[in-house]
Amino acid sequence: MNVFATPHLRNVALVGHGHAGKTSLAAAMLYTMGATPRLGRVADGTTVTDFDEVAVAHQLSTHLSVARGIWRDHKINLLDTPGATAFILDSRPALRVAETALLVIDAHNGVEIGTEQVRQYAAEFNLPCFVFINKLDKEQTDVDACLAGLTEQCDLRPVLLQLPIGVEKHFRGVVDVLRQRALLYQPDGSGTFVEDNIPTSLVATAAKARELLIERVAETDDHLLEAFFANGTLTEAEVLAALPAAIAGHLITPVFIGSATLNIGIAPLLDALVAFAPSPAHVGGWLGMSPLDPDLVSPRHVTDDEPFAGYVFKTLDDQFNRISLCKIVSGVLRPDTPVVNGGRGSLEKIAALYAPQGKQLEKITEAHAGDIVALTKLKDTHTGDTLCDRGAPVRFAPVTIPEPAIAFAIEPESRADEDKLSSAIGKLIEQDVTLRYARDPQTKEFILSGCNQQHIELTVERLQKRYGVAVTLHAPKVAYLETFNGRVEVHARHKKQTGGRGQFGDCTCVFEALPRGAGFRFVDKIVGGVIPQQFRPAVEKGILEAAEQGALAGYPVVDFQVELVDGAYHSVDSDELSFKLAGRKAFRAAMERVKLVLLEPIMQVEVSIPAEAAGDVMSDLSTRRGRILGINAKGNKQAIEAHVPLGEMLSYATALNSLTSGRGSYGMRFAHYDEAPPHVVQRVVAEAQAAGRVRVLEEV
Ligand SMILES: Nc1nc2c(ncn2[C@@H]2O[C@H](COP(=O)(O)OP(=O)(O)OP(=O)(O)O)[C@@H](O)[C@H]2O)c(=O)[nH]1
Ligand SMILES: [Mg+2]
Repeated sequence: MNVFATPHLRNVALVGHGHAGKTSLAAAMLYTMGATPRLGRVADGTTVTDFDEVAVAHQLSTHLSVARGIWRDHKINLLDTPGATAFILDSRPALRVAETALLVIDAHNGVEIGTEQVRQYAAEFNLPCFVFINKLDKEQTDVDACLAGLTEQCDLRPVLLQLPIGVEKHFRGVVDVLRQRALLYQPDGSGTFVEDNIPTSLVATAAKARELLIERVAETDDHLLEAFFANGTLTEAEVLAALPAAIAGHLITPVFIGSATLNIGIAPLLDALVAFAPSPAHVGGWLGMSPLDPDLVSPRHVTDDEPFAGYVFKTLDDQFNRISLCKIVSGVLRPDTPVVNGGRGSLEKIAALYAPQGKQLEKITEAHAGDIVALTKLKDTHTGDTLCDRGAPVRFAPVTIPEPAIAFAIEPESRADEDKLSSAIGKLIEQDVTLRYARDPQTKEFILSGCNQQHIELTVERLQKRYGVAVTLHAPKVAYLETFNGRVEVHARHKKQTGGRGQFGDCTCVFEALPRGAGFRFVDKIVGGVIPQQFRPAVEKGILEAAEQGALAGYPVVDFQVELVDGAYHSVDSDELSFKLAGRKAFRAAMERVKLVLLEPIMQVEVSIPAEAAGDVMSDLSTRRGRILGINAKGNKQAIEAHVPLGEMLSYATALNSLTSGRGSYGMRFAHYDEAPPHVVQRVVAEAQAAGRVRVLEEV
């Protein structure tokens, strides 16, 4: 039980905009598979995947969570992910380890900003998508608008495999388009249905949908297209046989419909995942790096025949145990498998392995390539690490997470809280890799950075609820960055003579601005040995350390290149420290001679509002220095898309509420950094000066 071979596994990440019904759908799927005795409900806090105390209190998922059930002799691992802007980044690791993205869409709202975002992530990890259009029981649903959104905004090729029977409160089942049968459900949430003829009113629509499905399948393959032209159609068997490859090849995105809370349309979705979704073996392999030489890459194939390697994609903490969720990329894992951490080199002991069911762990004897397991009590293994057989070490690149967009100062409420703060935050960061924590040595403030205000507020709530640490939040700080324009060559020398051995480091560097988002580049252009090889990285280190604190307002300096072109050394006095200090000096000298620039984070914002509020909302956005990108009608609402500086969006929730009498909603995500206008620069510089802030953040 619970041990399945690779072809009998399906790893499915439920992703989508906040509130679309992912957790409810996971609950309905688990109940339908018989994995829970009752249908879990978000409103009652009884779902398997929203177990966290903060998630239950706010009725939204705050981190990814894994549960599984068995369906037609296959084990389906469901990765439920958060959709709220504050937590949506946690869908990235889920998509990294899944082979299928199940996009969940609210039939009333259609494709939303979060849908587009997770769709992009799925594309980044090259995952095929299934779509579940949820909440068909709600008022004013529009399946066609959802399909148009999937095509236009998500660049998918959606094809309906089902049609709804009845609308709004009369929604009672689905048409199986291929088989041309109606599945009529009991309205009691039991998931019980009977098969019947298609209701007369839907016969023509259903026949057309079938034709379209067949046509779209035929277009995916030359042989099928020939058969289609020869016979005017394809057989049901031909379509069924062709769908897995068409889906895996991203040529078709199958669309299912239903209602998670009414438990309608779930069994056919599970059937389709077993029949059409790729097994982990289909992916082939993951690129693994040699732990000793990152340039040496070789694939690890998803098969039991290779040595064990697994990727730890999430760490959870249930107060007693640290739980590491691990995707087995290759090999078989058993409790006695001798394991090493591929990146850190530390030996780990697998005392036991478990199949995760939300927060419950069930012991299993072994797990095969492609499966997802929970491990406890790992000593030195963190999110993003690789575990592997000691005889065949390997390391997989961790999932990238963008830098936090917002920073708050947090103040412990008492001395006792201060004592517990660091260790509690350490545990939170272990579980949520999008958080950052640092101490500003100048102001002595504890700085907690994250995706947005809600992210920080709920983190603080968890700090209190789970770890008993009370803190007060202070005004949010926007994570500005600094850069400069132009190019400058500087010479810097660090020299100290204090009797005995001195210090000597000398370098000439060319500093040059790079395009936005390019980061930092160091180019070693030393010819001959004017600076010996072993000291050159020290120059880079010194520059990077100095760049942590820009000369304008103390924010980190980014997007520039340094060419190390010349230098000098002393055979006795030169050491690493001397060259590091020379590098620092060079950086400071360069900053005195270039034009400094402040960069502010710009957010991609989507505001959804009733049409009559559009004028007010748009003029408000332009006073916030927003650039409107587009306006689209979405059902009875207008969706405004805009780029707005984060610094102008800090109190937006309140403003939008009053502009729309509470009927507007918005989502935003980081888009890019842009040059801040002079009045913002003035304000930020004045604030930095007033705070006496030298913004070197020591990691604590
Ligand atoms: N009417 C109706 N409501 C639903 C349906 N599915 C979910 N809901 C409700 O929609 C709300 C959000 O559902 P969740 O399952 O928490 O949505 P989610 O996508 O997991 O949300 P996040 O985790 O915040 O991204 C809850 O109040 C659910 O009861 C449905 O099919 N019909
Ligand atoms: Mg959820």
